[in-house]
Amino acid sequence: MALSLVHSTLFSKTSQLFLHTKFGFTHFSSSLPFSSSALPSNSKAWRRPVVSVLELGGVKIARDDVLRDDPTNNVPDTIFSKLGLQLHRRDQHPLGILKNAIYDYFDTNYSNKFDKFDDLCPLVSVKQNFDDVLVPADHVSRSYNDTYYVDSQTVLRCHTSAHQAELLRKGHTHFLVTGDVYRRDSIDSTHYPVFHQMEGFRVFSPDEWEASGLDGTSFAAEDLKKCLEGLAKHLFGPVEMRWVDTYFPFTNPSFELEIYFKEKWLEVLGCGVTEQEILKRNGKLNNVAWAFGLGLERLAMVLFDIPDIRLFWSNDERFTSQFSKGQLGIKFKPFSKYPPCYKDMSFWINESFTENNLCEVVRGIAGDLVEEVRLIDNFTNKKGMTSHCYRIAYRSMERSLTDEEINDLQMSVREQVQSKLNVVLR
Ligand code: FA5
Ligand code: MG
Repeated sequence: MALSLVHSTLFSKTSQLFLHTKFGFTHFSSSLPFSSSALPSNSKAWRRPVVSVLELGGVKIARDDVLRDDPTNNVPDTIFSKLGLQLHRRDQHPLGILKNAIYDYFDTNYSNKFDKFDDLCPLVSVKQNFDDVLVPADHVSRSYNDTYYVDSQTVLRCHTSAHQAELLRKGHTHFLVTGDVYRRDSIDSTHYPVFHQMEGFRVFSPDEWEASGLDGTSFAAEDLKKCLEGLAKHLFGPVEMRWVDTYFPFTNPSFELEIYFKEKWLEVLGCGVTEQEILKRNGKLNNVAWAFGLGLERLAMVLFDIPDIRLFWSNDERFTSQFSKGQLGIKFKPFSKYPPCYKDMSFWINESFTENNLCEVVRGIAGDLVEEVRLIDNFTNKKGMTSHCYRIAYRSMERSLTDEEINDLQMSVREQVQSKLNVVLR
């Protein structure tokens, strides 16, 4: 029953559910294959903005390139519509304000030593996203269930770590990479399929740790924790936080930082001491390094008291007008007190059923009107058939929804869940 509540983020998952075939390297030209044929495909409830050419990190992507069909493509329209919006580059947006505040911290404490990137193209090769950071061939994060594939060799980056190797190879030793990242994921107030991360990376040379009497790894781990605790203090002042040991394929040891928010521990970042292999492959033979990847929405929710991750995408002036450039201390005043409306739905699942696929169907129909999809009942009968009951919460951040509107949404959800996921409604 608690299945959907137990949630570890993508890279700390160790279970290996998926076997991928071979990967190679895809070179990007200005003409990218990019199809919007989705797994839950033809829901047109959502309106595509009229764009002829998108510019992503200096890469021009024409509409014609984008609308190519590829059987491995699982990018839906709702995701395509978010490409190129770059909320983190808007100085008046909470994510932009937060990014700039983190920049200030690093500029001040490391005398401008960190090189900053916030416009790298989110379309990356499978090699960049996974191979370069040692993600094993059978790691769950590579699955079509967890990652958006443009084609078999190209993904929408699911973390900013995808840029570590190329920046190291270019000679950068201190850098911050901010960008939009994309994941097929569950639906609730702290998870959204597009969110923003900032990657931090710092390389040390032997003279830096030798004087300390510590070995390189311990030195880097200590420095990393000090740096991030300092950052948390810079952003929040006194706040309750704790370190949790975890696993990432690209760091060892690895940690997560959690902050106490609304009576729960909220995971805000993952980090660790970089695997030697990554440094070695990219020309850093006698060094150690640390890296972190922080979730900007998660930090901004705590910082500005933003209760729901969907709000970051709102164009409602009652949201946008509350924030201004450089203003970190502002607390968001909710303008929507509209109650959620709950709809339950039970069905017999099949072997290929996944919660991420269900969430994609629901989002394809209801867009940002869906607040949460939660498994509330789960049992297997004597014949071995498994039933799931999901509770869908509908709520607009901006207006009240009519019964009729919600019933229509729920009816479409029921139809498409049946036809696209091949489950049997009860
Ligand atoms: C990673 O993505 C690692 N690349 C982080 C890292 C970098 C570790 C460098 C070590 C070294 P993870 O999957 O845990 O790890 O995601 C990092 C952060 O992104 C999380 O702590 C969380 O704050 C945020 N996050 C993850 N999934 C979502 C989501 N669906 N919506 C919003 N924020 C999310
Ligand atoms: Mg995590």
